[in-house]
Amino acid sequence: MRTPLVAANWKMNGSREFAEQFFTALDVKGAGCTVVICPPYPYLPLVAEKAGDDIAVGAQNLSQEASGAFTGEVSAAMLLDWKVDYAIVGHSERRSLYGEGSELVARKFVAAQAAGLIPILCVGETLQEREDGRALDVIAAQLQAVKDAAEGDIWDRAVIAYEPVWAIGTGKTATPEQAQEVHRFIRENLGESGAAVQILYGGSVKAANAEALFAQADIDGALVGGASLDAEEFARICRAAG
Ligand code: G2H
Repeated sequence: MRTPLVAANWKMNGSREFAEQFFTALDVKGAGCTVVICPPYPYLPLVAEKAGDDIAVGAQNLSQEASGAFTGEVSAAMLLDWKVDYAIVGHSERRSLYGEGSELVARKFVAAQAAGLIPILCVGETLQEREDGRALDVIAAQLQAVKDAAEGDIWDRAVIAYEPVWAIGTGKTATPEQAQEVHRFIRENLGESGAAVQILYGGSVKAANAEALFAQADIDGALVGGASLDAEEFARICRAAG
C-alpha cells in the first residue's frame, strides 16, 4: 500500500509575502496524502517554519557536491539544516535549460540520498521522442543512469515523477491512460523494488484533471507546478489524491 503524495513545485515564483499568504490560505488537514512544498531556495526557512509538522518541505534542486568552491550551489547538508526532507532532481527545465544530463542528475540523486534527503527523480520524454515512438526507451535510459550511479536498495528512499515534457506548463495533460501506461512501465522497470515506489505524474495537473489521473492504478500523486501557486486549488488536488 503506497501513501499518496502531492508536491508543489513553485519554480521561480513567489515572494516572502506570497509564502505567508499561501500558508494562511492552505487547508490540507485530513487530505490523506503526504504534502510537500518546494519553494525557491530563499524561502525554504520561511516555508519550513510555516509548514509545521504536517507538511514536508522540498528543494527544487541541489548540488551533487558536498562542499567547496562551487559558487551559487547549495548542498544536501545545507538543505537538511533547514528541515528539508525532499529534493527534486532532473526536472526537465534543469535538463533542457541548464544542460543537466542524466549522469549529473544521477550524481544529484546519490548526493541527496547520501545526506538523508529523499530525491524526487523526474523523468519524461519530449514530444519528438514520443512521436518517434521512443518515449519508453528515453525513460528507461534516464532510470538506468541512476541505477548505474547508485548502490543498494535505492528505490525505497526515492520518489519518481513522470513528467512528459510536452505537458509541462502547456495546458496539455497526458490522458490518464497515457500516463498510466508509462507509470506501469516505470514500476516494472524497477523490478521487485517497483511495487513500493511512489510514482507521481507531473504536467499541467489541476483540480479539474487530478481525480481522473489519481484513479489510475500506478499513479500515486502529482508534482504540481502552476496550479500549486493557488493554495485552494492545490488543496483540492491534495484531497483528490488522499
Ligand atoms: C511540471 C509541473 C511541475 P506544471 O514541470 O513540476 O509544472 O504543473 O506547471 O506543468
